[in-house]
Amino acid sequence: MNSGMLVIDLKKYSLPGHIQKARRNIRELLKAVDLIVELVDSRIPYTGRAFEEEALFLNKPRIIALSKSDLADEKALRTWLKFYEENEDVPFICVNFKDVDSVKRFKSFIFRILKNVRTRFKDKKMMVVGIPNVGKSSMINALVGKKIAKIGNEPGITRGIQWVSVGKGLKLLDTPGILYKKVDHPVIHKKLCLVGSIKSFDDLDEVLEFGFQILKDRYEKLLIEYLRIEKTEISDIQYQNFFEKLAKKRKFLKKGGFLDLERAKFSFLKDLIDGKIGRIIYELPEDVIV
Ligand SMILES: Nc1nc2c(ncn2[C@@H]2O[C@H](COP(=O)(O)OP(=O)(O)OP(=O)(O)O)[C@@H](O)[C@H]2O)c(=O)[nH]1
Ligand SMILES: [Mg+2]
Repeated sequence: MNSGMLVIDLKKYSLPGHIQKARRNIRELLKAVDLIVELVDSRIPYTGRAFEEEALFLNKPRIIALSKSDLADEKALRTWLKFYEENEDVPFICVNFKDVDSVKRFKSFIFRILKNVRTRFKDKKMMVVGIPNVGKSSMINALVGKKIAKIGNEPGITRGIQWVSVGKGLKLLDTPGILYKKVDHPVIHKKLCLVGSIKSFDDLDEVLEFGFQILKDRYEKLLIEYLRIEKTEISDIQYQNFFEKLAKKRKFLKKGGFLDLERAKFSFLKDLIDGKIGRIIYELPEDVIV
């Protein structure tokens, strides 16, 4: 499997009918906003984009924020920033919502953009949109400076619309717009699983084998560190024996002393989602752009 080298035309994969309601809600909310913040997980700078929604965003000032930049491979992220610079009209910035300085820079960036944004309201208003788990609630909390949105919460809770103050003359909608991607392309589905945007899948092995292969091809050092093995051992490690080694190291055992491979696999997936294995980017421009 040559995991990284699949060429996908994401624009072909439009949104299915049952998501229309969520879209209508977002469309309504967007009418009241002066600026849209589109959050994109830095680990999937292309697959995480909301191409399907571009019609909703038309004629609205928008910025793209690449969230969780602390979890992304720095070199690959630089490649993506260059790509964005050359191909994207929308202003963009990287942000780590867990870092105070990064949030400060993010805030000044927003205020700088807003200078050129007109409003018919007393205050300028903005809204965050993005796929599940990308950091929307974290962004709201980070900008407001206190916990008003539940982090790690399940999506879909309807609440009254409230505006919260972010600073002088700027209000933020406390309810984020959740964008669901059409995932009938297996590679899109797997990448979204690996960043925790999709939590249900039929075949854990399919998802993990894809992630494992990318790590083996591009982030071998991270696998060596994760398993605490010698450099020379890595070339022999294949998908199955990787989890045998992991289960042994972590003492994941079932009754009778058998290795609990399933536990090792779920543990690996969680570590990938949480960025515990190291800084990874699952795609480069040349992998995904047709
Ligand atoms: N390392 C890191 N973790 C982040 C960052 N932003 C958010 N997270 C974590 O990512 C997870 C999801 O964050 P949320 O803010 O709940 O994401 P969301 O987009 O609101 O998710 P849904 O409400 O499910 O759509 C949480 O565990 C956050 O702590 C970031 O910039 N860096
Ligand atoms: Mg949320």
